[in-house]
Amino acid sequence: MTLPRLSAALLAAVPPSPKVARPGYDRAALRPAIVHLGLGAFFRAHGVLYTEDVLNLQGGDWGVIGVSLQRPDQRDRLAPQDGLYTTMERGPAGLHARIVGALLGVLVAPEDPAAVLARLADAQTRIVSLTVTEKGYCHDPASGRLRLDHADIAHDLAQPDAPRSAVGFLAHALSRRRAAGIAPFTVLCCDNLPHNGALLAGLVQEFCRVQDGDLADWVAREVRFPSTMVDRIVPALAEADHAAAEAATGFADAAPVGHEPFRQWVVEDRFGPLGRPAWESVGAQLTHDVAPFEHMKLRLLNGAHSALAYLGYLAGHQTIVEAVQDPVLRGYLQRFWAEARPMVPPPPGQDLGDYTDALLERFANPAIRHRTWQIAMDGSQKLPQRLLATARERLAAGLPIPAIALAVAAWARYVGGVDEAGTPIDVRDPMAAELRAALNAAGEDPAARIAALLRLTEVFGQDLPGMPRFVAAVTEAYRALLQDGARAAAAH
Ligand code: CS2
Repeated sequence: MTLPRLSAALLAAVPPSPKVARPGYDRAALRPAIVHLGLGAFFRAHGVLYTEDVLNLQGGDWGVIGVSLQRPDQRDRLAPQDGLYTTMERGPAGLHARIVGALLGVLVAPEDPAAVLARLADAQTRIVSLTVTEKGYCHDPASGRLRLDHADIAHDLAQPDAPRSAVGFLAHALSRRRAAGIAPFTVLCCDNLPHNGALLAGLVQEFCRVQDGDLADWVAREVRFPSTMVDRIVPALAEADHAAAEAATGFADAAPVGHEPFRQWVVEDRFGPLGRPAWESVGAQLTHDVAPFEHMKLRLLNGAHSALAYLGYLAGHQTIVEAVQDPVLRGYLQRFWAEARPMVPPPPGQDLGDYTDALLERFANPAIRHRTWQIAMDGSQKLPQRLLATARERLAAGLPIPAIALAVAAWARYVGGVDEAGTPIDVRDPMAAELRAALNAAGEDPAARIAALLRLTEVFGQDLPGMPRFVAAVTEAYRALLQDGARAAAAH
C-alpha cells in the first residue's frame, strides 16, 4: 500500500493521533528568523527540535530556513512536504515519532547563491546558525587560521555576489547589512570545534580584512558569535528509516531522521540586538562559559568516537554499538577515558566518571546504528581537538599516552586505505590526496610512514613531530596494528 506523502494539506486533513506529536502552534505565524547553513540530519534532530519545543510551549515566530551548501537532496526531499518531517527518538523505551514544523523551507546555495545572500541580508533574519562540519570552515585545524589559499575562499573573495563557502556567505551578507543599516544577525556555530564561536569570528574577520579593514572592525565590534556545545547522536539517514517512519506515522516521508533520546545544548548567552528563542525554557543551558562543556564533550565523547571508529572499523565492526559490544574494545575504551579524563576540568557540578558511564550507555544503544565509517570521515580535521590536544597535555605533564597513541595509529592505518583483510577502504577526507602522497613517498617502513604523516603540520602542528615520546608511542602502536591487527593491539 502506498501511503500519502506528508504535507501541510495532509496534516490539516488527517486528525492527530495520540501517539504522534505534531506542531501545536500556528505554522502560518512563523517568520524566517533563523537561517541555518549546512542543513542535515544533525540539525534537524537537534537545533530545530529545541526551537520546535519553544514554539509548542509559548508560540512565537521563530521559523527556520535551511541552506544546503553542496547538494540539493535535502531540498528535494523536504520541499514536497512543505518542510515537514518525522523525527524518531530511539531508545530503550522504544520509538517515539513526532512531526516537526519549525523548518519552513530549504535553499540550495550552488543553484542560487544570490537567493541565499538575499535571505541572509534580509532584516527578518535574526540568527544564522551553522553545522557545516569541521572542513566547512576552510581553516587550518592546527592553527585555527583561515586558509586564504583554499579554493572556495579564493573564489569567494573574488565573487562577492556568488559565494560558495560558509565564511564567504557570512562575510558578504554582513557587509550588505552594514551598508543597508540593518542590525547584524547573531552567528551561532554548532560544529564540534573548540571555542567554535570565537574561531568562526576570527575566520570571518580575517576574510573581511582582506577586502575592507573597516568592515572587519565593524564585525569585530558589532557581530556576536556565541560559542555552543551541541550533543546528540544522529546517524546518517538509512533506507530502513523510511519504513520505520511510515509505520509510526501512517505518512510517507522522504526525510525522516532517527536519533538517540539524549540531547544537550550549552549556549554562550551573548546574542546581538535581534534576540533569540527562549531555548532555556526547553532544556538548553545558557551560560557565560561554554569552554568546560565543550572540552568534556570533544575529548570524551568525540575523542572516544574517533578512537572506536578507526579501531572498530579495522577490527571489522560496522557500527559503534558493535564496537562497544566487543569486550576487547570496551576494555580499550575504558583505558582511553582514563587517559583523557584527567586532562578535562569538569564543568560545574559534573562528575566525569558519571559522564563517561553515561556515554558508554549511549554508545551501547542497540536502536542506533551509527557507522564507524561515517565517524571515521574527515579525520584530518577531527584529530587535533579530539585526540592530539589530550596527547600534548599528557606529555607536557610527563604522563604516558598508550591509548591515545593507539587511536592515532589506527587513524594512520585507516588512511592507508586497505583494511586488515586486504580490502580497499573508502577514505573520505579533504586531505585524502596529501595523506596518500605522504604514505606513498614513505614506502613500507612503519617508522617512515608515521614520520611522513606527522609532517602534515595542518594536523599535528609544529610541535608534535618533534616530540620523541609522541613519535615513539604512535610508531610502536602502528607496528602493533600492522603485526597483530586491531583487536590484538587494543587488548593490552
Ligand atoms: C561523531 C559526531 O561523526 C562524528 O564525528 O563523533 O557526529 C557525534 O555523534 C556528535 O558530535 C554527538 O553529539
